[in-house]
Amino acid sequence: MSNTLTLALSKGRIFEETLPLLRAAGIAVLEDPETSRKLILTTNQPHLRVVLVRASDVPTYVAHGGADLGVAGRDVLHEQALAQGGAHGLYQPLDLQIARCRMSVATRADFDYAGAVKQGSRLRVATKYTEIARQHFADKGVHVDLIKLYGSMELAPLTGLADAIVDLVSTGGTLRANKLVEVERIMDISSRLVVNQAALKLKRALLRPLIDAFAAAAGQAPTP
Ligand code: PRT
Ligand code: MG
Repeated sequence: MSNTLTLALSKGRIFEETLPLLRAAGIAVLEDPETSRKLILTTNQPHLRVVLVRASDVPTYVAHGGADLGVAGRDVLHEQALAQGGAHGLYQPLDLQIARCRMSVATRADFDYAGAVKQGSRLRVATKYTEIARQHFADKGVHVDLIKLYGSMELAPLTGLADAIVDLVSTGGTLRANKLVEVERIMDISSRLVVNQAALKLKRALLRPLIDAFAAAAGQAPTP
């Protein structure tokens, strides 16, 4: 659809934190994903619709043209770029500074992480972010056995599955509730606008004003 733009968002914090940016651009989403089961949401702009996808599917939708643009966390973008050996062919014009958190290493409070690293011990690390974790520990010269999990990383050190986890932390409440401590910060995370490269050329007249509106709403200078 050359006269329509499709924006991919994930339900939850990215949707909630993108809404004010859209609102600042005069765009209202006409359905609430928490109460509607629809996956395609209309907006007050006839040429713009929103599709709801899993957070880790946003880059795929945008790269393959299922959506023209989307909002994705740096965690997801960086993990997938490493897995694909670098480029994923997405234009990333803006850091929207939303859904902010950090990616950290955490362990049980009674685990001597610094001591284990110093002694050159082999660590068992559970995470959903195996590529980022692999690179982080390789850079530190720490040997790790990575255990891929898809959810509730916090449980792994408590059950003896792993010595440490690599996960996202925002308030720290989840770690505290499970008696885990943050022992190392790997990177700061926020969400980026990602744009399909072909759409950028073919739908420039529709996309450019929307990207500029996102930039203004996020308090950033428009990109060239
Ligand atoms: O939930 P689902 O499995 O469908 O997918 P998802 O977890 O990938 O999506 P979602 O909506 O939970 O997260 C989307 C994006 O939000 C992530 O890719 C991050 O870029 C960003 N984000 C920001 C976060 C957090 N903050 C965050 N705190 N994503 C997850 N968390 C989790 C974290 O994994 C941990 O379990 O919240 C818990 C820690 O929070 P605190 O506040 O207790 O420290
Ligand atoms: Mg989640």
